[in-house]
This record gives sequence, C-alpha cells and structure tokens, in this order.
Amino acid sequence: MSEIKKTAAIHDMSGFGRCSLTVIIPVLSAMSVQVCPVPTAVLATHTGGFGAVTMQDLTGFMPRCLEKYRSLEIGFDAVYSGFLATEAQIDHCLDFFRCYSDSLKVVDPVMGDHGRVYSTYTPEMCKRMGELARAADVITPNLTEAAILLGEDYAAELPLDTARDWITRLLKFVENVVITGVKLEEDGEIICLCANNGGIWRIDCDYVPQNYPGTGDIFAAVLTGGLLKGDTLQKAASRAAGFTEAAVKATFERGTPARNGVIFEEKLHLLTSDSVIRKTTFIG
Ligand code: PXL
Repeated sequence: MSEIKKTAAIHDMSGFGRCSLTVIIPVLSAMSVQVCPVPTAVLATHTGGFGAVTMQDLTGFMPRCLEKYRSLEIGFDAVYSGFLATEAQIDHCLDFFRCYSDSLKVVDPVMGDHGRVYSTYTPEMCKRMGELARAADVITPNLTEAAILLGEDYAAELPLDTARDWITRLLKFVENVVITGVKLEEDGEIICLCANNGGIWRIDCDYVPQNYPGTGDIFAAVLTGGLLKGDTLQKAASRAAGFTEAAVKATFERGTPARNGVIFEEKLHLLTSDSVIRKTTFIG
C-alpha cells in the first residue's frame, strides 16, 4: 500500500482574499500532496486592506489536534507552518516539530511585508519567530521577515553583497534558506535567493508593478510540494518562483483589486509539469 505524501499545514483560514490555507490546499493538492490543515485562526478576510480584522483565534485547538494525530499514529512527510495568531502558537508549532522530528519542517516565518509588520503580530511574536526558524529544515522569509530575524533595518532594495551576507547569516539558524522578493540596488532586478551547504543561488523574476497578498503563501506551498516530490532546494525554489510569477502576471493583466489576491486558480495546471522551472544561477 503506498500513500501519497502528506503535510500538516499550520496556517490560518482566511475566507476572502486568497492567502494561507485557501491557496496552500489547492496548490499542494495540484502537486499531488495531501494537506491536513491545522488552522491557527479563522478570519473573514486576510489582514491587508479590509479594515478592522475579523478573526477567531484557534490557539486552544492546536494541541488537541496534535494529541489526536499522535493517538491515531498519523504520520506526516512534512510539517509546514505559516501565519500564527498568538505567541503561544509558536510553542505549539515547536511541539509539532518535536513530535514529527523525522518530517520535513518548513517554516514560513510570516510576520510582515514591504517593511511593515502585520497588524496582528506583536513584538514578542516577532522576537520569538527566530526560535521557530531554528527548529526548521527550511525557512522562506521575504525581505521584511529576513530583516526581522536578523535584527536588521528593512531596506526596500539591497546590494547583492548585502543580500548574500543576510542569507549566509540565516544559514546559522537553519540548513536551507530561501529569501523571496529581494530587489537589487544595483539594477532594480527582483530576485529570489536560496542557500544551503551546497552554495547560494539566485533566481531572477520579472518585475510586476503591483504587490499582492498571499504571494509568499503560494511560493512556500509550491516549494514544499517540490521538496516533497524530490526537487533539490534550488529546483523547488525556481518552480515556486516561476509559478508565483505566472499567476501574478495573469492577475495583473486582469486589473483586479490587489487585496483580492492572486488569481492562481487558472494556473494550477502549471504545477503538474516542469514548465515553470526557471534558470538558477550559482553565486557562491
Ligand atoms: O499571506 C500572509 C498572510 C496570511 N494570513 C493572513 C494574512 C496574511 C497577510 O496579509 O493577513 C491572515
């Protein structure tokens, strides 16, 4: 009997706006990975651009969920965490990682974007996100989150050497690091950087003059699916960058409001082949 790969997905469920579980489940399902959601909170919408946040915290549910899975001896090939609603949820994620120590542990250290921290994240949660990152096998910060993890000031653009320094320092936290959405000071290019003990690679992405919520969730979900399918880190990151870019471009062409998120639904078929994989360049 051979099952398909499965991941526990510790994220929120936001009803409208295409982020977290509402994108992670379809993306990973399209990659033939079973998603077992462990919801951290339910929200009517994501937190970006819909006014006061309507959210139901599910912190108390997380340990019960873990206990149930353990009592049923349900195993996971990966445990993947993202948006957390309270500081205590960091401890619950650490408990999941301890219980599933043989699983691939992916932490998307969701905290903010474009230099701003999400409204529901407290300074204490941001401070402790480093602990969670250190318990992971792979982390996928954007530039804002990388700055927070390193205690650096956010900069909208970075020289390539600084970006290389940041990712090298993050390798002291965890074996595999992917930094998304790095805008280079030299030429304004948008790149994604990934690194492990084999080196550092850059993946160049086409610039789209609009930011959409949920792109980090799409990226990290595709990356996780790729790794579970046996991609190398750089191949999985390039698959994730290529798919995210295709969906973002298609969304921009439609001109829909940014807060509605990325129209990825019509692009899911791209996840069943290698067509979105882009060139990766070894840079050290
Ligand atoms: O995409 C990250 C994310 C996840 N979950 C919620 C969010 C956001 C970003 O705005 O608001 C609820």
